[in-house]
Amino acid sequence: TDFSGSWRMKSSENFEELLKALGVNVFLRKIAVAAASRPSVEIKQQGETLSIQTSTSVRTTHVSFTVGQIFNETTVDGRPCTSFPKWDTDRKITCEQTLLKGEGPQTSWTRELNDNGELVLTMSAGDVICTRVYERE
Ligand code: RET
Ligand code: NA
Repeated sequence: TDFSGSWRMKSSENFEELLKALGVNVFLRKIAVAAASRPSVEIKQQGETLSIQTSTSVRTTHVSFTVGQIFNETTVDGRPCTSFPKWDTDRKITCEQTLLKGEGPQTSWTRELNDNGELVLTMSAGDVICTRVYERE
């Protein structure tokens, strides 16, 4: 599986509900939702090591990790966490997150290359699941 490439989002479900579940207030939520409607995602993969840059007008994140190894990132609402990415299938990575400080719903993400060559990202907080589908640029 090679996730490498430049990806353009074609659909997004439940992103605002996800932020709500994380306790982001309505004012910041509206700003985040507007910005996150036009993300640009760049992935570089070498073997089991991925580097993912997700850019929006108000927030850009960059993570680099090796599947099977714990790394540091932030939750989608910006709280520092440790993350443990694992292969779920040979085309899907599932990553459980643990907050460094404080309380909050259990969060995780998955990234999968589907049969249509699309990248499917899910982000969860408690029982709320946001699904975002990307196609190659
Ligand atoms: C926070 C809360 C504080 C104010 C703003 C936010 C913006 C978040 C954004 C997230 C985008 C995420 C994407 C994820 C994966 O595809 C941190 C929620 C403005 C814009 C694109
Ligand atoms: Na996204």
